[in-house]
Amino acid sequence: MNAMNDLSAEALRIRITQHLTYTLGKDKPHASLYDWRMAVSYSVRDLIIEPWFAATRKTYEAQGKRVYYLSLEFLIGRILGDAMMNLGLFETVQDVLEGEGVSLADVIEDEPDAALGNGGLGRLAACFLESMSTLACPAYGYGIRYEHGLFRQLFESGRQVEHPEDWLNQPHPWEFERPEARYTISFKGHLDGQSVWQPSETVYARAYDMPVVGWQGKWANTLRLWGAHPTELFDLEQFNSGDHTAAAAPEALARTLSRVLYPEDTTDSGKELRLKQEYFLTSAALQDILRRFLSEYDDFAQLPDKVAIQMNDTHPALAGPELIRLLMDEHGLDWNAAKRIALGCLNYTNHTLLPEALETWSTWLMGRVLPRHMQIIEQIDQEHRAATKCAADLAIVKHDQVHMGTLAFVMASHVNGVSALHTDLMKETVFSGLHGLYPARVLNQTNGVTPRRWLRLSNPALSKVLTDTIGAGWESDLARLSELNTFEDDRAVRDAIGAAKRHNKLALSNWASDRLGITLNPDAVFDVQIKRMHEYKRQLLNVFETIHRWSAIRSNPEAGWTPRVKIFGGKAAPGYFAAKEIIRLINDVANVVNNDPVVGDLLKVVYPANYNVSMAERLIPATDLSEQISTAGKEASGTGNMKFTMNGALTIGTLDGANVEIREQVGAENFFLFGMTAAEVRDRYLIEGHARTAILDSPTLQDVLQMIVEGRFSPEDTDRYNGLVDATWNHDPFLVASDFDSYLAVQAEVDLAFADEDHWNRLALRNIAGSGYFSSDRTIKGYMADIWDTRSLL
Ligand code: BZD
Repeated sequence: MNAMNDLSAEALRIRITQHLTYTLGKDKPHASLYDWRMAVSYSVRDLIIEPWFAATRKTYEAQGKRVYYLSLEFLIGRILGDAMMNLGLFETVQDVLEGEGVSLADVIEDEPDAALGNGGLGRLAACFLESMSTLACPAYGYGIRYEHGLFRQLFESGRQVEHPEDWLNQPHPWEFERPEARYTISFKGHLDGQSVWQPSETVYARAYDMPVVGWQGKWANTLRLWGAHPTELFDLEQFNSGDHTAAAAPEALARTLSRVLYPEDTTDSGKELRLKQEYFLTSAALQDILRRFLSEYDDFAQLPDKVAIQMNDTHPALAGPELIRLLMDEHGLDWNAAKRIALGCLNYTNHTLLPEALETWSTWLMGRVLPRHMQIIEQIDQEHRAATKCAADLAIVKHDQVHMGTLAFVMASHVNGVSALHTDLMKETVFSGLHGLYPARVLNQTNGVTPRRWLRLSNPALSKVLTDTIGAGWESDLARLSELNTFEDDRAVRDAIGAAKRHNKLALSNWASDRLGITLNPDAVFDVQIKRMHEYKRQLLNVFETIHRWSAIRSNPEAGWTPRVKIFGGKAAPGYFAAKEIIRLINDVANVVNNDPVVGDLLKVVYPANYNVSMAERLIPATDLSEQISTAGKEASGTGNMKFTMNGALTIGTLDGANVEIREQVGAENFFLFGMTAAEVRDRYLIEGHARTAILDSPTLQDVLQMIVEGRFSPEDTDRYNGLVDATWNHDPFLVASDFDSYLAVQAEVDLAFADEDHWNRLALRNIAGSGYFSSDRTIKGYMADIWDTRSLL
């Protein structure tokens, strides 16, 4: 299949032993699990070096255009298993370790998740990197090497508590530190004369590179993460005078820049440190891009032919002004040339239309932290307003705020949404004015996910069924999954799909019993909602349904219920009170339901703490029902929804984000649709008292809310959820009440469908067969053709 497969187990055993001995300094009998993991990681990493170098050489030779993906977040997860699989080394490593009496599964589990992201946006960036390598699209990911990734979530008495995450506590075997790749990043100070920036603070950005290998090891790109280091180590004079703390201040100040990932995923937190992080990444990346360009070419007019820069949301939107600044102030271009070139290189992806997530910075802060950039932004704005004669509302700077979405839009060649519906809504709502001014700019690229990690690696049981049925090669040509449709009437194939699912459900049950001490009934519908905790995602709707189900089972336990296991996973931003209330309610409900002898096996509620990429890999293959129940118009795309579909789960969902396209691809009859459409949602908001009306129309929902206010789930504190219930009656900003009855009715259809096992397996088959469109390979091909104008070098 590929060169790596030729590596014999014996040759690999020698490599691993050598690393154990010479890199880790350990004798086999004393090697810990950690030592083994490091030795295996180094040995696997060694095998990526060759394709990595070859890719760089080829790109130089071809004078190829490079893609630069700028993102404040890369939610990578574990690396070892993914690298082994892409290199075709899984079985070989397994054989070697078995011979040494070491479990490969334990070695893989020992690796901490690289959680340098919050949710979908960060995970999308990681899937894109893998697809760009698979497709031999020359590319760099640029991000920040946070010392502490997303916090570790614990539950204390049902409440979320955040603990610092510490993935870099141990050496990181996948990175190469590049002390020579270092740039000065400046802040604050003043402008001399017209526009000569005299900064008063500087830090160094130092590069740390990780190779990202594609399917079958044919190509590897680089993820370059920047760490902040002081330009001045410490103040020797102060140190000598005995003030050791003050002496270390410059170092401490610099380090804070790359210390932590901001855990907010939907609010514009407006902190100075965040602005500095955004600029730190952007400036380091652009300086690096220009240095690389100048090592090959000397005319900046060529930059747009050689460089495509993708801004992952507005977080790196300073790329516009920064590129102009570098071209003018450092390289002597004039304004018009600099601006034209910058515009030719830059593109912007929007990931949300929620007003609270649209980034703005006060002109005061921007002017203080980045005075030269504030000046450039004003100039861009002036020209934008003059050229378009637009309404004041469409300015970049208004009411003393810099609107980063507008800045990104104005400075981009292409602006894309992440699903068909989201792109339409961009054009109709938040960006309608700008779309009118720049009508050719907005286009759609529906998200995708990498089938290597999300199917082949995480679901070996189903992968085998697929290969046995349609033959090898679907991993890099996922559209081929549609060939499964011809086997729909083949009972053996349906059974095999069902058996793979059952195998995964049993594995999950074992994990739940070890880790959570709870026994799950493998005959139940495994009903899963895993994603960030947010009101618009409506975990509350799911809990309300759970409460109703519990109460209905209690009143008639013999009614022939289809058993359910409700699984939740997700973190709330630490300051997001309403989301944290919902977490607590889920845990309180779980406590009551799981200890109720009347319901027994008919209903269980499970909420394992600290949901992350690795937990997703465990849960998704074992899922029967995927909950994608956001208020229509609010979820830009979703990507978990795609992973579930690929793994043969059926979706219960609204017509939101990419659900719309999933339903089209798998067929409406294989999708459990409920709820209002985006247009109906818009109308519903206009009705005063919409929630109260909906609740008064729904005796079931009244009962649910009544049980909560009575303290049935918080007997020791009966007032605990008064606020939540009151808000549901009187505000209900995401229309939980208005969609409740529709959701309930469709959940009943799920129960019926699941009761016929063979029928369900048929539906699952159709979902898998329809999921080929959601490979991130398809998405990246779209970006390459429509946005980057770049080609594969294989
Ligand atoms: O981006 C998510 C959207 O909510 C999903 O619908 C979509 O599928 C994915 C990928 O396109 N958005 C985010 O994840 N946003 C953030 O994480 C974020 C982070 C920091 C600040 C603001 C938003």
